[in-house]
Amino acid sequence: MSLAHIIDWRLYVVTDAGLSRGRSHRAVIEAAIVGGATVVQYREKHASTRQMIVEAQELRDLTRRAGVPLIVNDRVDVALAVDADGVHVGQDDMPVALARRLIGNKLLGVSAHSLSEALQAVRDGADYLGVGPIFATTTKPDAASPIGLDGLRAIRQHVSIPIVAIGGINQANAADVMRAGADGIAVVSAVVAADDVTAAARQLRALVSVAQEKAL
Ligand code: TZP
Ligand code: MG
Repeated sequence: MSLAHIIDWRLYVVTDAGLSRGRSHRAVIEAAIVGGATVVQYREKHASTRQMIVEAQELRDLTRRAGVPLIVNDRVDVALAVDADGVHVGQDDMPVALARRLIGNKLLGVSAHSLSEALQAVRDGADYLGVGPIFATTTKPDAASPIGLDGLRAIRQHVSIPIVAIGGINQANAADVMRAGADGIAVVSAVVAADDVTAAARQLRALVSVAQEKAL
């Protein structure tokens, strides 16, 4: 069993500067952690490397104080520079086996939107999967077509590493996603774009926790 199996994946909150309504990543993530975020991913598509290091370090400081794992999207170098807990790569990012060589035993997450991608990621050494998009979303313009709850179930049946489901997940469908076999929900807009980030996180955390307890 890897470290990934002892992590609480229930509410995985992903940053997005464009959706944060002028609030800093630090402010949004502090509020999300108060509401019960269990994992944080620093995802930044537009900043310079220098700015990314500054922001990731701020998140590193506060996630460490809170005891919440920090994962950096796409960028192995930034993850190593701030001693994040892990890296998350997509199908067009650094190959999984190569990322593994560079990060040692840090957590390695891989995006998969089909069973074949999921199985390949497991073979290549992923610790957990980000599966999606489950539902339609405007947050990631280049996202593949939604795989739905059936797509998630199909992957769950064949994969034993932790799965966080992503894409269009909110208060209305979070429980369904958990019942389809996810270990957690990964959300961007439902938390970072909320009026009250803490309240949104708290509500999602309660929904996923209840759904998970019922499933056990
Ligand atoms: N990968 C697949 S869908 C997605 C990412 C990063 C965006 C999810 O954003 P939201 O706002 O939770 O739908
Ligand atoms: Mg990526």
